[in-house]
Amino acid sequence: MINIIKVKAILDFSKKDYILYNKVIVFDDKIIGIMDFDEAIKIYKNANILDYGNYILSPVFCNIHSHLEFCTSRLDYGNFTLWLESIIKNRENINKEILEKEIDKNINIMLHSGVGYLGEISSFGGELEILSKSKIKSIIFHEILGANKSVAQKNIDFFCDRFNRYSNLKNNISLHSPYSICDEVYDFAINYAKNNDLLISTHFMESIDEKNYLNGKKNKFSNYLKSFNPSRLTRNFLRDFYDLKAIFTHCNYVDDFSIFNNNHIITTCARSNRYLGSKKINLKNVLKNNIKLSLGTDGLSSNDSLNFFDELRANIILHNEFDLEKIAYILFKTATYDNAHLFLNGFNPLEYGACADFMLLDDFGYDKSQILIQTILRNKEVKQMFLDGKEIL
Ligand code: MCF
Ligand code: FE
Repeated sequence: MINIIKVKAILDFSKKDYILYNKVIVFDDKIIGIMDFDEAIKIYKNANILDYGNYILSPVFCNIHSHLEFCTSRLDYGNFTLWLESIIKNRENINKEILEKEIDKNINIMLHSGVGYLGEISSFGGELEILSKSKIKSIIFHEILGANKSVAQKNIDFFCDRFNRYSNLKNNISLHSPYSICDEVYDFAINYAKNNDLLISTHFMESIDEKNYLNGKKNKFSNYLKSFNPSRLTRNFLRDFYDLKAIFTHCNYVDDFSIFNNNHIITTCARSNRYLGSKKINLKNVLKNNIKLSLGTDGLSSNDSLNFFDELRANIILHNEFDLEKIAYILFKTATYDNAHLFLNGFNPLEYGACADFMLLDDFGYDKSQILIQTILRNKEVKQMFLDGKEIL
């Protein structure tokens, strides 16, 4: 069935002039084209016409970093070491039934706030079945960690056991962080990513405690990690990432972004960083170095909601080094356009042949220069979302 959707405006970030007026989108499960209504009905005479004439159409949001398995955790905030101690203490006593209900509820919260694409860090595999049945399109980063040589093989086996359990998911890998791994785990993860052509996600330079620890300083963090008897990494953490497609989450304590290259994406999780006591990422330096950027909520383990509009608003407030119009543009384009190809088999959103994935947003009657600002500031939920050409809300 071919559809023609009429809307007030289309946000198409492939164009410098990204707000299109008086255009419709023609689609089935894929995008067929963006054109004038008169042209569309001439070519597609029997098309189904959808009238969303009062709404703005945009590609869906991509939340590239979440931890749904920690939805029920209520942890200590304000200081990274304090938080880490609390998450490790709480890891064991998670009630499976309550957790699954919360995961379901939070996927819904994400979908209703416009998240069609999700990058999920999976620590134990507790969310996989739900995601394999969900309408949200996800990439799974199966996590591996292990600070001590003696646990490496056991953790590798556990990882392998989870990795292929759901073949309909986009299975990829997460190497947790520089402070929670040893050489054996590092080599395994790097080789696994290389040999299977995977995306690899990692937490990097999140806190000042991590940075000081990696520089050999003794602090509360190093003292806490001692209890795991870590076999310190002898490789420079970035050494083997050079030609891997990699996502580095946080990077708050990176000063020189030229250590990254074109294969790399940086994710920022604004609220999580604030809540765990870290400084914000240096966005101006990220952009100056032309490093690809993405946005994540992190989990409820370090956030207060997975509503993506809440996350965008927090970013707007935190990144007061930009004027409002500029940061709204950066955030909106980053969240809807720049990383969508990861979920669209290389297509860009709204282009011919891409999956017909988009959302409809309330229009508050503002003119061009205000649309992105007001859309971020005034929305709590989207009006509707289409994935593969179908209404899903
Ligand atoms: O991104 C935040 C903070 N940094 C690191 N890890 C996590 C975050 N939220 C959840 N985690 C998980 C992580 O995936 O906490 C566990 C891992 O399973 C910590 S164990 C060192
Ligand atoms: Fe995280």
